[in-house]
Parts: sequence; structure tokens; C-alpha cells
Amino acid sequence: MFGKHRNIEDGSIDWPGLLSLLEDDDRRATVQLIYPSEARESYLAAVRRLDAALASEILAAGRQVHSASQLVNWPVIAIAGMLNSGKTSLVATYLSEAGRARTLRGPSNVQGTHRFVLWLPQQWQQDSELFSLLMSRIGDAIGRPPEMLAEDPDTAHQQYNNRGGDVSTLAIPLVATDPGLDKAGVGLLDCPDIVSDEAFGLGSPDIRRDLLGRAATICSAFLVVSSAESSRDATLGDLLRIAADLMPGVPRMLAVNKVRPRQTPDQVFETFSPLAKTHGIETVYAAYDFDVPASRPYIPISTEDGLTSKDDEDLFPVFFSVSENPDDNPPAAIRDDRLLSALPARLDRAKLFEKFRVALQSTLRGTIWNRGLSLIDHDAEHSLQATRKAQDCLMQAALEFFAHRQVGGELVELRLHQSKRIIHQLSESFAVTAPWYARWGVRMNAKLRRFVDGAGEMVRRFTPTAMAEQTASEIKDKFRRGEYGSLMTPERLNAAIDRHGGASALPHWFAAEVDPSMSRLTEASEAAILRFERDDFTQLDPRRLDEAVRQMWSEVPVRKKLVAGLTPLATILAAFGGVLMIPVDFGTTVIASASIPELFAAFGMAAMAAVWAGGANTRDVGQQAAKQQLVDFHAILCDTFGIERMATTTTIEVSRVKETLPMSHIIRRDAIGPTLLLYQVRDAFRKELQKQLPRGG
Ligand SMILES: Nc1nc2c(ncn2[C@@H]2O[C@H](COP(=O)(O)OP(=O)(O)OP(=O)(O)O)[C@@H](O)[C@H]2O)c(=O)[nH]1
Ligand SMILES: [Mg+2]
Repeated sequence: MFGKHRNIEDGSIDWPGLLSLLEDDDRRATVQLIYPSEARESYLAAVRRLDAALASEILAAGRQVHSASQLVNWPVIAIAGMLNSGKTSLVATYLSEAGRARTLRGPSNVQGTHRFVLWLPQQWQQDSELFSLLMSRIGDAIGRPPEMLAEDPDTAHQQYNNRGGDVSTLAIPLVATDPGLDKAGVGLLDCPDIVSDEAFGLGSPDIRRDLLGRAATICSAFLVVSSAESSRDATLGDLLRIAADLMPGVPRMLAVNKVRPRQTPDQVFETFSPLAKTHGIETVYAAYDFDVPASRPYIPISTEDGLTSKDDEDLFPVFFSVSENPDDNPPAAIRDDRLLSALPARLDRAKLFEKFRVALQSTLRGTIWNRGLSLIDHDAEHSLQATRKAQDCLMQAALEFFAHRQVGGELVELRLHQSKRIIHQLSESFAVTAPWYARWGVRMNAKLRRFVDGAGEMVRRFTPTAMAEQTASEIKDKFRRGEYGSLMTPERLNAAIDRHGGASALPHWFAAEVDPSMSRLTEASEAAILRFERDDFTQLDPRRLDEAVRQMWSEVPVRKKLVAGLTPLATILAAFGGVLMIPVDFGTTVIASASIPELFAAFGMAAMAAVWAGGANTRDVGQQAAKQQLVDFHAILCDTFGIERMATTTTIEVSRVKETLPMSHIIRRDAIGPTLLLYQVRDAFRKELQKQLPRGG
């Protein structure tokens, strides 16, 4: 009966099959972790990570769908409604004398129903296997395994009223069986009202609303009880909406109780029909106030016995379906099948079950797609946004050192990390291309290519005069004072990250940062700087560099070429040497960066600076390398701070021109500290889910 064949034919959900998809963390997994490592996560694990309660809800909804078909002949009708409207009284009309005595009825709070009480036909208990399935379904739906309602009326009343209990016992349903229901063959779920304020042991209205929603999933029909004066009460509408939302398609009926005789049955019909239309109510029942003698004509006398008690002490409302036509209502005689008591017998079990099954399936479908998957989708999207935000923060922080900004903040040009490699390249190029006049005073080795390491050595070898050494130390000071270029230290990098929103952009570092001195962050920044210092192999394009420098020599006016005291080449080499000496003074964790025009300006060679900045060729040589360094440093920052690197090229605006940054080629390193997870929902999963549980199906 539950074979695959049947499932395909009637569109019912194959829960075990679906469950295995939801638990798959391998080939059919939902989440693909992209950073910090490639891993997969199943649908249920992802939902559980985000909202553990929702994961249990999905499992419960799946089990409901799975077991429902076995309970096809055991329908349960929910009796929900307004406070004191007579819900328990209505339930009691179906029960035996002994059963009625166990119900708790009355207008005061101590007589209120404060637990869910499920009344079942006594016969059902004979089929112990199905009965225990029903019990586990109820427990699954409402949250906790059910408890039996005591046979002893006093104890039963205490349970009914949740005396000595609290909010947690509210979620434990009570179950009772009664022979009075054998004929009806339905279960009745007596619900607490969801309106009245929090009272001892009653929980907040929200909690009760939530519980009612859960309880609804075991019910194949809804009977909402209201007193006659509540026709305009918004809560009545709320209740009907909850029933419709939770169990769409399941029949809903309205029972209006305590009607006063001044209102005729057709008037009741008229009063409640707008509400009935809005909420898809199939039938409106009414019962007249039995305490009012004038009600007599409106209280039908059933030809079958057992509805109204002969004992005047214990009266019960008699509900009948109201008609639009006054002549069809009491006091005229009505047929027995219009009495609410006849409803269970009239219910078409097969149809009822079909609607119930569809409702359960649509609940499961909605929970899996619209709640679970949406949650995972949002979370994945959030991880992407968070990663972008973090990448952006680090880019902005890097640009503080690798870009030259105007006062307004606009980027004028990118700065080069003045690594040994770059300085050597520049010095070499200036030396080999220098015209004769520029070489005066430079004792230059023809084999310039064999540079010795160490700035001091270079200064000594190529710039022999005391003035040259002075130039070098001036350059150093200018950088240190921040007049030209920039110097990056771990503390300055931290401050830049902070200025660009680090606290929110790098939540994985700042949320866990308990150390107010931020020493962990400083350590990370230091590691990033050291690594860049070591791994930055960016070079200027040698051929284009020589061309550019040659061009520059030729464009500098001769009178400017001869700078007082030193020949231009000697000055330049000394200045380069000065730049190289900056880190020596600072210790090793400092990165000096400057654009080539900035260097010339710092050297006091304004003309050269202007020529270099003005020519497209010359400009390009430095900018090309600077872009590469920028993305490499950014990649190192991402690695260090545990953030996925940029997946695509980015553009930045330099001098109002959009520049596309290259991709970094620097080798990846694992994060040294906390990481920011990045993941996405796999399309393959979406397709598979669509196949097994069609979204619109
Ligand atoms: N006068 C009159 N009283 C009624 C009628 N129907 C029910 N009652 C009384 O209304 C009171 C409340 O009835 P209950 O059945 O306890 O109502 P309930 O909806 O279960 O109440 P809660 O569980 O507290 O929400 C009881 O005292 C009933 O006897 C009626 O038609 N006329
Ligand atoms: Mg009650």
C-alpha cells in the first residue's frame, strides 16, 4: 500500500526517500562550503545549525505525513475557540455520563481548559499498535508524549486545569477514551483558548497559539466555537485564519454558542456569514442559551437520545446548522442530520482523509521549501555578503597604504611597495640609462647588475660624498614624518582596518576579541606584513622600465638636470638608498610604499616627478606593478584574517578612471586564526528536491 508505485501515481510524498535526501551530506548535499575548506553539509544539518527547533519541526511533519495514511479511519476533529464559549461542553455532549464527569466545565478560570485534551473512542484502544502510533503522532505534533487523563473526576479536573503544572506541562497533551465516542468514531481535541492573558499554568497566548498550530496537524477537521456576542471579535478571525493556514483544505466549521432567543437562527446565519465566506467555513452551527426559558423553541429535540441530559443540573448546548431561510430553522422541526451530533456519522472518511493528507503534505512541503530552504538560502547569501564586506574592508585598509589620495579622498595614483627588488630595479635602470652628464661623480661599476644586498652598501658604493649620505637620511625622515608615501606598521594597519569598519566587517575577529589590547589582531597584522615583505616578488616590467626612464632623462630640461652639488644620478641613487634604509630603522615589520612620482618629489626633483606622472608610458610602468602588489597584499590580508579571497577581478577608480585589478597569484596559506565561513546552496540539491518534492506540487 505504501510502495513506490502508489506514491508516484497519487502524488503522495515518499518520506523515507525524502529524508535520505535531507540527510545526505555527500553527493546530494545542500550546502557547499567554499571557505575555509571545501566541505558539504546536509539539508537537515544546515537547518539544525540555524534553527534547531525548525529541524525537529520538519522531521515531525515528515513523520506525520508518513504515519497519517495508517490512521485513515481515525479522524480527529479539533474543537478550538474563544474563552468560555462552551468548547468542553460541546465535547461533553458526545461522552458517556462517566466521561462527562471527567471533563472540566465552568465560567471561572479554575474551570478553564488549560491543557490539550484528546477524547478518543474507547474501541480504538483495542488496536494497540495503531493506538500507540496515534499516541506518538500526538506527542510528535504537540511536542511532548501524551499523558492519560485520570479516571477519577477530581484528578482529571486538576489535569484539565493544569493545576500544579506550568507552561511546560501545557505542551503535554492529555488523552482520554470514552465509549460515548464509539458510535461517532472520531476523536475530539478539546483545546485551551488562545486569547486569554497569561495566567498561572496557562502560558502566554503566543505559546498557546503555537501549540494550537502544532495540534492542528493531527486534525482532519476544525470546529471553531464562539459565543454569539463574539461575531466581531478579531480573535475569532485569527483563529479561523490559523486553522486555514496550518491545515489548508481541511474542513472548517463554526459553532456559535449561547445564542439569545431575541436573535433568530436566520439572523445568526446572516451575522456570521461574512466571516464564514472569508474563511471558507463550510457550515455554521448554532446553539441557544439553555439557561434562558425563551430559548426552548430553538432547542431541537433529538429523536435519538443522549444529547440533552435529562438531569436539569447538567445541561448541554444543542447545536444545529442554521439556514438562511427562517422557515427551515427551529422552531420548525429540522432533520436529525442537521444536528452537530450527527456530524461524525456524516463525515466522508475517504474525502476527509484525502484533504487531511493533502494538508499534511502541503505543510511538509511549505516547511521544507519556504522555511528550511529559505533559511539556508538567506544564510548562504548572508555569508556571501559578509565575505564581500570583509574583503571590502581589507581592500579599503590596504588602499590607505597603497594609494595616494587627494584631500577629498579621491584616489590619484597607486603606490608601490618599495621593496628591495623594486628599488634595485629602479636604481639599475636609472644607472644604465643615465646620459653622460648625469654620471658625474658616480664611481660606477660597469657590472651594475650584480648589486650587493643592503642599502648602506649601495649608498656607499655609488654615492661617495657626505652629501649623498645626507640625502639618504633626509629621504628616510620625510617618509617617517609622513610627508611622502606611506609607512605601514602593524598598529597602523590595525587602525586602518578599524577605520573601515573592521569591528563589523570582521566579526569573527572582533566578536571573539576579549583582549582589549587587541594583541591578536596586531599579531595577525604583523604576520601579514612580514609575509608580504617576504613573498612579494612583483617586478617592474624591465623592458618598459628602461624605455620609460630613458624617455624621462630626455625630457628633463638640461638646466634642471644639474642639481646643485650632486649630479642627478648620484642624488637619485642616494635617495633610493635612503628609501631602502627605512625598514632598518623601524625594525622589520614596516612596509614603505610610494608612487614613483612621489619618490622624485621626496628627492626634491619636482621636474622629474612631473615628467614621470605626465607620461602615459612612465606612469603605466609603476601603476601596473602597484596594482599587482595591491591585490597580492589584499590576498595576504584575506588569508591572514580568515576570509575567502576575491573570486573575480575588481575595479577601482584611480584618477577618475576605472582600473581593473588583476588576480593575485600569491600562494594561498591557511588562516592563522578565526575564519569567516563562506558557502552556497548547491543547484544540484535544488533540482533533486524539486524532483522528489515538487515545489508547487
Ligand atoms: N447559559 C449557558 N451557559 C452555557 C451554555 N453552553 C455552555 N455554557 C456554560 O458556559 C461555561 C463555560 O463552558 P465550558 O464548556 O467550560 O467552556 P470552554 O469553552 O470549554 O471554556 P474554557 O475551556 O475555559 O475556554 C460553563 O459553565 C457552561 O455550563 C449555554 O448554551 N448557555
Ligand atoms: Mg474548556
